[in-house]
Amino acid sequence: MCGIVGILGKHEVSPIILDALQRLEYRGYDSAGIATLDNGSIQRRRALGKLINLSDLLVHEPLKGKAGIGHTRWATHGGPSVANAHPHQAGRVTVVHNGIIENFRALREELSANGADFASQTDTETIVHLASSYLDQGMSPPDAVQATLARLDGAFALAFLFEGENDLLIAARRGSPLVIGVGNGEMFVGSDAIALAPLTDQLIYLEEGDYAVLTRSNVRIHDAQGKIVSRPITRIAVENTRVDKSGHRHFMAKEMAEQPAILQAALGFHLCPEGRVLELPKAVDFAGADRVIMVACGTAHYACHVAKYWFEQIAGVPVEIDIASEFRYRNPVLTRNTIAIFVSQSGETADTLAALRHVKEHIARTIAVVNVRTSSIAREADVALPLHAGPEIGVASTKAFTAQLLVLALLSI
Ligand code: HGA
Repeated sequence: MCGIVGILGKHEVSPIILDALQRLEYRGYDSAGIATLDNGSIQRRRALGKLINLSDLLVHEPLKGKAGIGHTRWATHGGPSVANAHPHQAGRVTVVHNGIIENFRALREELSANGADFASQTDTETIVHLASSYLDQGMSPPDAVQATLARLDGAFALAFLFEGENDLLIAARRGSPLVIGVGNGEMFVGSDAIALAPLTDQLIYLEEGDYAVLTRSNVRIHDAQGKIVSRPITRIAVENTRVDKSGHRHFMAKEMAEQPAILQAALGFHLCPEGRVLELPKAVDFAGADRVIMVACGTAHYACHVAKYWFEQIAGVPVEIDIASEFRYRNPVLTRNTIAIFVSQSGETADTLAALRHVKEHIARTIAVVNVRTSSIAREADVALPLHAGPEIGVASTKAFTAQLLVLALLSI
């Protein structure tokens, strides 16, 4: 994961971006960077290691400007280094990226053959060179972004700034999470609602393939075909975005201590008020199901292995478990009598989401067991069962894992 943020603001943005990056640091911490636009020109600061190093650098070399983008990195292509840290820049274009551009090698060869000079080993840098080449052909920034996105295979959440454009930020997503925050004369983009929590509670969730052209006063969203579309504004509850250590030494300790309260809250949500009857959404109907498939990655995959015992012993339903990254490549046999359960803390796990999309046409019902209710997996499954665990910042899952077990136990009962 990486964390991205972008702001078209009214005030100096670099401290605000730094603050938002702090809330995203759980998504990556091998390097970090910020670029701002000041009087039409872009300046960057990037530092290796944790965010504190970028913060120190900014004390000595501050950044001016009321528009900017920031990034906290978990390297996938090109090791951790200042040169590989985001934002990346070419010509008039600067970008931050979360995801992987799978065809970057072919794009890099093509762009290099046309004279592009690469300064990093990242897949991301191909994006800025592509967009810059389209600007050089006379396209406007939104057209250049649309043309660029059409050339990319893989996953991305992106925020673009353009030199000479003080009131323009373009954001795009395919396969990685991205949310737009609507402010009062300000616009924000971030990897999650937590990043934007103190800035605005009005959020727009982009759909798969969307890109958004933002000014301080306007949001224009296009779908993957370039058609202008409307996406609803969601008001987010503050308690779902509060992130602090509450006196604990680190988030993992805090999240372990939260487990009893979380399990109680989840039971309260899923049981009827008298506490004796399960109140699952009506759409969860196992009648006629001849088997259950559970698909997940990492810790959530372990939760499925525990839940398999419960489904087989309590519900008498045969269960198959798949690691999401393998699932769609083995051509699983799917029938209308199969129910598939997708388990993910974030609800954005790329392989789990891809597996969900793969099965949707073929099976009876898809159920998401997720912590983030606004996530892609929650939105795309037929039924979403929330964990009620609150934000999990610790990289090793604790409370989300026990909450997954609780919800799966309730479902098997
Ligand atoms: N591929 C980019 C972005 C990294 C990322 O999103 N990690 O999860 C890079 O390596 O910089």
